[in-house]
Amino acid sequence: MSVGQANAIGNRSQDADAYDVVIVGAGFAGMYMLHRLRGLGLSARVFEQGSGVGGTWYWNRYPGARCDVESMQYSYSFSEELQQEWEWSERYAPQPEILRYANHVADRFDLRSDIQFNTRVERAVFDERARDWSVTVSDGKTVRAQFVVLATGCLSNARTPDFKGLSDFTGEVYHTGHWPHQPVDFTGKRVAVIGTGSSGIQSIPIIADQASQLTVFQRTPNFSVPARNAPLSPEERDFFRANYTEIRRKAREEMRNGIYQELPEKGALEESAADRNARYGARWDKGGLTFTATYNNIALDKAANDTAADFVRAKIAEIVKDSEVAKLLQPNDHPIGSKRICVDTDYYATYNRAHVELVDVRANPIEEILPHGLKAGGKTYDFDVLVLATGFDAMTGSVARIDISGRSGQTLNEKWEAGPRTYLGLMSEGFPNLFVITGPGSPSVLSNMIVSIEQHVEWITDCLDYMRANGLDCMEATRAAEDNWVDHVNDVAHGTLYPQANSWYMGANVPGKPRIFMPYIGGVGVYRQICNDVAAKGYEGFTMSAAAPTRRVAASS
Ligand code: NA7
Repeated sequence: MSVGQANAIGNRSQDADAYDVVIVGAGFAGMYMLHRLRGLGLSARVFEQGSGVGGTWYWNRYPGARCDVESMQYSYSFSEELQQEWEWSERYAPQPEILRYANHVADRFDLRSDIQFNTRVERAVFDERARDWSVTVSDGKTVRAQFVVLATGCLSNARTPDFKGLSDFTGEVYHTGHWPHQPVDFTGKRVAVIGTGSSGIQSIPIIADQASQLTVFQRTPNFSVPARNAPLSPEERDFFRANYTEIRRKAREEMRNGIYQELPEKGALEESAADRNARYGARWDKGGLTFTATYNNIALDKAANDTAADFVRAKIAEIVKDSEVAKLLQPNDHPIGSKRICVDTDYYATYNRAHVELVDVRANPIEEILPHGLKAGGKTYDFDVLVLATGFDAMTGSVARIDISGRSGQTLNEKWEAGPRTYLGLMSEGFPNLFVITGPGSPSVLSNMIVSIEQHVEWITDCLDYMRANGLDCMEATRAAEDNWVDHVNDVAHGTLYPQANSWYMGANVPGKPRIFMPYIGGVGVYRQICNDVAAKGYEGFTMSAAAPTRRVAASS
């Protein structure tokens, strides 16, 4: 057997601890990747640090955790049987139900036998001679893989700020992104929540229901719209089930964010103030993320954006009885939607409850955590339980925790020191045969994640199939294609209002993290077309090769 044949895709045997593909993470991306690789007949091993599947939905178990994309759309579309049989109970599925769904998928497609749980991938080193990766996991074992797929998720690396004295706190401490598997009972307890992003906004009303006292420490207020969550009626479910083919197609091809919805035909300033308020009012009453799609220029034109932001600020003033508290809750430092808008149930009204207090830690920064509370702006606050809703090292955090070395020993962290660089969000030059799913440079967090996950997994699957058919075994993004793509991602972002916010999209929530707008904002439909065109042109912008002596096969293909 020649070197080339030995290296051909599909020749790895798991018995020898060698796989065609190692997948990092068993969330929605990792599970589907495994399923598709099996369909190609390739050997694959998934390493997952948690004890179960579900990724983000495995870790984020805080009270009130729900997806902000409606459940009939936040679900896989690859299996007609699956989408017809699964019975979502509510408009926005709660976390336990999404986790049950993830487990159902793992069982239904018999995925668990190829997933090793409780195992972190610590290191991946590319061997230029063997043209494959050696992957070291937390149990000390090293396996070889021709390809590595990072299905590590965008919001799975919970971030705890470096608060002075945190380890001295004598009460219970929880992070929303790393919540215990057993429910936490706040009944009769004095609770503090630090952080008012989506996780804080979802959990605060529920914690307030139980706690005897709730103090919320807010640094920056966020825009939030009502979810209007409700049980799904059989008619609503049936509508989706009967029309899934067209709904999914539209979500993939025609929507910017991968969510099937009514598209606005006009800009906000094309209507009178009265008509605009009526239209915003209708979207507010309907609830959900599509509030920012009331007009087609809210993300583009500051004056248009202001009309939407003013509407929400007025709603906050209407709901919150204490005008000082309402003022504190009104966001004024970023355009609406330039940080992910939150979707809540009774968030603002919670501040009308007598036992709930809002503390502005922008004006009065947290100085230190004390054994029985914290000190901010010279004042001491006492509590029994501290909930950190302080977010994630988003998009790159989980990748950065793995020590990845590519060609010439360069590490991915070195290469991404000034910000992530990828071609199409899928690969980074210098790191052959390493794919990222929903990575920086792709629509990822600006979209319905499952739509983007399916698109990436299917593109990678087709790509591996193509390589195998053509006797190729090694693939890498070119520097030129990557540079062009990074410039394009940047240009598109700067044509919008998004970079004006200090958001986690920009890495602004992590001290020292480079400020680069990470996701691709051109829209999932446009992006999909670009990826398809690249593939149709023989994977333009990537080099593909075969180990000698089968190089002739590649050259003649
Ligand atoms: P986010 O949206 O990053 O929110 C984190 C919150 O924690 C935010 O309000 C931060 O204020 C606050 N924070 C972080 N560090 C501190 C310190 N040191 N002091 C005070 N306050 C702090 O994370 P989430 O988990 O809520 O949501 C992430 C995504 O998950 C969300 O967008 C949805 O897509 C789902 P800041 O704004 O930095 O002033």
